[in-house]
Amino acid sequence: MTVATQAISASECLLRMYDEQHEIEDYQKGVPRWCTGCGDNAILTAVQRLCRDEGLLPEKTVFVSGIGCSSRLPHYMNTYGFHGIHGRAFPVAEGVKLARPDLTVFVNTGDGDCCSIGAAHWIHGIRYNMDMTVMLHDNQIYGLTKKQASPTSPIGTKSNTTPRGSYLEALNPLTVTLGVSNVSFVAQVVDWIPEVLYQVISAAFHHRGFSFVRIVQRCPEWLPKLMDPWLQDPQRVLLLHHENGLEISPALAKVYTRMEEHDPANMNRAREIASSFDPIPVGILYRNDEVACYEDLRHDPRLRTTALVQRGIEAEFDKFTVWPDGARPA
Ligand SMILES: Cc1ncc(C[n+]2csc(CCOP(=O)(O)OP(=O)(O)O)c2C)c(N)n1
Ligand code: SF4
Ligand SMILES: [Mg+2]
Repeated sequence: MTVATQAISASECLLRMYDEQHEIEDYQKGVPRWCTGCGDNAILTAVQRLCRDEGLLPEKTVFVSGIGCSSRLPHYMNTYGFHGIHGRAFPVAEGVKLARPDLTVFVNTGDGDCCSIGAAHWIHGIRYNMDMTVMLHDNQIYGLTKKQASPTSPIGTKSNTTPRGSYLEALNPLTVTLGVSNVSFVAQVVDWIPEVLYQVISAAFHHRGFSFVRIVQRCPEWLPKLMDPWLQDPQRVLLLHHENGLEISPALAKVYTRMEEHDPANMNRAREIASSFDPIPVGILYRNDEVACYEDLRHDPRLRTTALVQRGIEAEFDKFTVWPDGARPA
């Protein structure tokens, strides 16, 4: 048996290598309009690093968002992107993934976008468990519309809609996500520890399914001091580590000495840990690699034979066919 090999010139080989090798600049686009010190900048940097390290093809990568400061992220990625409608990032991302399972899909959503107007889509997104990396930029306020209380605002938050302080206990996005059937990946991270931010987003990316990462993101414009107590005292951060979770570097362990070994397969402990905000748990709370993805269930090869696809396309064309009198098929 002879094996056919295709000779290519040295220059063509170099060009191909150049095409396949991406630098961080290849993923950057425009100048972010976020305020100085906004945690969204740290998230963008982590995401661009991840794309570079994973060698993601820009033409095969899509960032989907709703509306909000956080939802501007797709504008700064030199990939495909969809800056959608407020609260509707999930259905758009699900449509993309269902039609094109070969694409890598990221979702960037805010606490208002996801937990308020988009809450129904969020719940069903978890249940459908489609393969996408979801980043909840949780600054605990509506940022873009200039300081209204959101569902995750701590009780007593003074805002333009709650001038005397908000009345309700905050909704906890981690315990909510952990409570939905088919949940497969839940993690929490803070914007001011870049090493962990990167590691957690990377773990979420590598998990196949709906990987939900709540990122505690600072909004220095509207809640400038909110996270200061946690920022200034490393003892108020609880690092979760495990062989199936985060690896803690010696440098990190020197600063953040409060740690817990947590097996992400342990749902009961994950729920307990998720209930705390002080100390704030950081790391992977839960992961289950066995939950089926909706796109796999729908793309059963028995339902997508060439003959069936061809019949479907012909039926679509037939809708627009102008038939001579009496020739229209029954
Ligand atoms: C249907 C609809 N309702 C309301 C708005 C106004 N609106 C735009 S962004 C936003 C809240 C954004 O808050 P969040 O999702 O937390 O994002 P952030 O700006 O904090 O990143 C609201 C209420 C809108 N654009 N569309
Ligand atoms: S208002 Fe807040 S969330 Fe929006 S860009 Fe400024 S700091 Fe960031
Ligand atoms: Mg917000």
